[in-house]
Amino acid sequence: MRIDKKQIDQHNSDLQKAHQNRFDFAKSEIPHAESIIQKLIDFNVAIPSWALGTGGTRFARFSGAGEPGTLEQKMEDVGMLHALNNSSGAISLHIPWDIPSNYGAIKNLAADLNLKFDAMNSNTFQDQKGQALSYKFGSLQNTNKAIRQQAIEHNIEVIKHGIELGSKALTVWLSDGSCFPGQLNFRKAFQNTLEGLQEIYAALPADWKVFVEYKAFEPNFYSMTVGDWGQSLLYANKLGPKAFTLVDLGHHLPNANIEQIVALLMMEQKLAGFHFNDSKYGDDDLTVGSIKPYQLFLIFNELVEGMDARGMNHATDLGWMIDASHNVKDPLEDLLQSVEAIMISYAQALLVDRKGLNNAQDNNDVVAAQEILQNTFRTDVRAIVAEARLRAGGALDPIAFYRNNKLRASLIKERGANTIATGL
Ligand SMILES: [Mn+2]
Repeated sequence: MRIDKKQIDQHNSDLQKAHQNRFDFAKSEIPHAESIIQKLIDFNVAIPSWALGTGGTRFARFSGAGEPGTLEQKMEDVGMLHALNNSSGAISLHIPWDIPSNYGAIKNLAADLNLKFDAMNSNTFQDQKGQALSYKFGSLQNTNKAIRQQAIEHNIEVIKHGIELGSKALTVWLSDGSCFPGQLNFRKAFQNTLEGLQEIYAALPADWKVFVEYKAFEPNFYSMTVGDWGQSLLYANKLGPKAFTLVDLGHHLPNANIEQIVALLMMEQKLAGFHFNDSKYGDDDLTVGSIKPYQLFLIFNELVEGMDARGMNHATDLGWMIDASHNVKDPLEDLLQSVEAIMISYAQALLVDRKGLNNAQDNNDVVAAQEILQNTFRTDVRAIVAEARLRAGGALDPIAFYRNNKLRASLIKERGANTIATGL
């Protein structure tokens, strides 16, 4: 389903007057608003193909309706988000859930929807139908060489699909680990995993990257073989210059200082990018910014500071992606909220008085440092973010547009009420 540009224009003209008042006030408070707007227009966050359907917990999954049942429909959903917010211009595919039957047709559809292919994701955390060997006791760490080989070959197949589509990165998240003391020899598990990653690394084209994603616990609860940023960084350093550490916000132990992790990974030039989500307890995969918006701002504050210190391009030098699950919301509304939260935090980070903060830090003026960060966090930048969307051809209020134009009802009409997104 496509959105008629005329409908967006109508929506924007209905909201224009109220928006202009808010934008004029924001501009009076934020002197360099124009430079922030251009950065916001350039900034895009990739949408994972598995976030377009209703997720579930280990207890139940309550299906939504009108979910995308094919890769083409998933792309159309992301295309719709991008048409509304102009900030979701990439999709991240998961193999084997999204194996294209016709690369050319899929690439044409992507071009038509103005979408790029973000990092490709492999899957060795579950057994597929007809798979020869089981990953019950791990994939790349497995004590059985034939199982390790099967996992290596799967990752190389994922790279091949990505090459066909024009992707430039492979994300490897391993569920490998152990549930009980004594189950695993930690050193051997690490070395097996490293050897497997080395073979996968060798299959990367010259202009590709591999992102090594870590996670503290789940599905294994005693040890994870890529359990934290230290372990991921060990692998990335041993692999070489095309390997980086991927930070998923929900993959830390409670209260971890993620902004410090980010700052140090950037210092080492080993930060791959992000899987954005939010959490109260663990890998909750909740809407970005819904629980800890101040933490999200502090992370972006470090990102902007670190990227500027290295002269990096904010929009393209790191991988930006959402990795969330939606159990009680319409997935598309949830994703619009997530992207909005990211844009707000990014805009606020661009607004930080960097010179003032550096002075406060140099002079150990703790109060001034806190004042600078919290004054910025409490500045309302929503009209700036909306103005960026407006200028790029998006909707002033994407969720209102989605609801007023009954887009979910149209999707249900088109796809039916009982569709289930593949892979979920
Ligand atoms: Mn993730």
